[in-house]
Amino acid sequence: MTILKRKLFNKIEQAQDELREVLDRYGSVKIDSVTVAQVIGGMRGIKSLISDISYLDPEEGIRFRGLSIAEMIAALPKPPGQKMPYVEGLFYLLLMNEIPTENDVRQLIDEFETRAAVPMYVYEVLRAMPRDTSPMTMFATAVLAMQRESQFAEAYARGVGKRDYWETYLEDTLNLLPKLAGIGAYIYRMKYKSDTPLVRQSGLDFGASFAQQMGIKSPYDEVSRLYFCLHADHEAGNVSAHTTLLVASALSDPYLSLSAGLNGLAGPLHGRANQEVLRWTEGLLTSLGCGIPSKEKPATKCTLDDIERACRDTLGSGQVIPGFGHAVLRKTDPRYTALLEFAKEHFPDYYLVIINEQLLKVVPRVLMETGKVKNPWPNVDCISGVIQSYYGVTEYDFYPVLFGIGRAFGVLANIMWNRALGFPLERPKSVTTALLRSLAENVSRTS
Ligand code: CMX
Repeated sequence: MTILKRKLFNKIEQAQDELREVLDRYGSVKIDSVTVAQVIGGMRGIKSLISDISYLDPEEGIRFRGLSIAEMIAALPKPPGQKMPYVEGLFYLLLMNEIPTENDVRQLIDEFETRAAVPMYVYEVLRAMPRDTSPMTMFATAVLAMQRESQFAEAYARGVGKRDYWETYLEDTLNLLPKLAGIGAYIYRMKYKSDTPLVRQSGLDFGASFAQQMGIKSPYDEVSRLYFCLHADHEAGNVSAHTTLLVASALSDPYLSLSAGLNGLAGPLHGRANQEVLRWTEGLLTSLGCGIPSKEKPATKCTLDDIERACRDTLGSGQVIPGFGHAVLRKTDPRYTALLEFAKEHFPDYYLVIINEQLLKVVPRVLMETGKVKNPWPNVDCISGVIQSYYGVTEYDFYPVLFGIGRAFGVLANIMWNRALGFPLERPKSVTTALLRSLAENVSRTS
């Protein structure tokens, strides 16, 4: 890690200079004025966070350190004969802002290997929880339980100076990430596979190691690489990233911060939407009398009219249609497109792929007709569970854990950089409704 750390230190010094220069030169320049609707409406569109890890363009979708999904997949090193990049390679890109060589990735895989063993007490904590606890609660708890390992917390207690925070944030990050595959797979096999956890084999990259510990054969290693890379980051304002960044701004260590972010990810409007999509789709098939196909019983096709009626019922009962819409994107999520392409290449006839395509013909139109939905197009969660389901991971409530494993790579790289750049405690100002009204009245009168 010494080479990586030295390189990172040089990059940090350059980035600090750049940020200082922007602040000195433009500190008093106004970018946007905030409207009352933005204050009331969940702060949509207010430019008030910086992240160089990734950027989400409303029309184009995510760019990781400037690379679109297709460019990222093409540029990063891959295991021999495979099409999906190493997750470690994506992490290197996010952290270092440069495309890693094969050798850089190999070193990171080796480094992860030395840090992948999950402490025994984490398993004991998980086993002590009632078995019907949600997997995401277990996952966030396991991360939180490891907080006692934090090198940052220890260094802070020793009186480490501000300039050096990033170093122990990096150490905590490098200790945390490799364990997430083992923890996620352990939760899965403990809960759903008759408590038969599998011992981690050495010498595997993150995606392959996760597949091995889940007990699922190839191409699930490729699925895992693609899945974790695509979910790693979606700029800084979404609930999981922002929560992680916010909590870390109080100098809570990476364990505390990531665990908090995972709790945000667990919400049905965010990372749990992947689980909701499958629950809702199967509910829809059952309610329409189409049933869930099995080997013995082939799918009965639902008509588009049936599906449309079911969508209207969902909206009519005050629920959202999961897997559609986005707070920033205004087009189909390119992460959805990448996953759909994978599904169509590997299992185009799977009933959930077919129903997914049927939904695409109906849902956007129905959502548009409400007159209020800003983006009626599918997001990543619309399809991600379909792929998991095909490879046998049919327990929907596990899907947010998969999202969480991927998301950890982006947010942990991000909080390391936030400490390196000395970003302060986040503390936006709230106002009372009465004050907001009077401020708005004053502005309206004077203009
Ligand atoms: N189904 C029904 N109504 C929807 C909708 C959907 N898929 N998407 C948006 N709306 C509604 C909103 O609930 C809101 O209604 P109210 O004015 O009555 O409150 C209105 O349309 C306007 O919303 P918006 O500005 O278009 O979208 P928001 O930024 O408020 O919300 C999101 C974005 C993702 C929460 C919303 O589209 C949604 O609930 N989608 C379904 C859940 C989902 O798939 N979440 C995953 C998103 C990706 C991720 O983070 O993982």
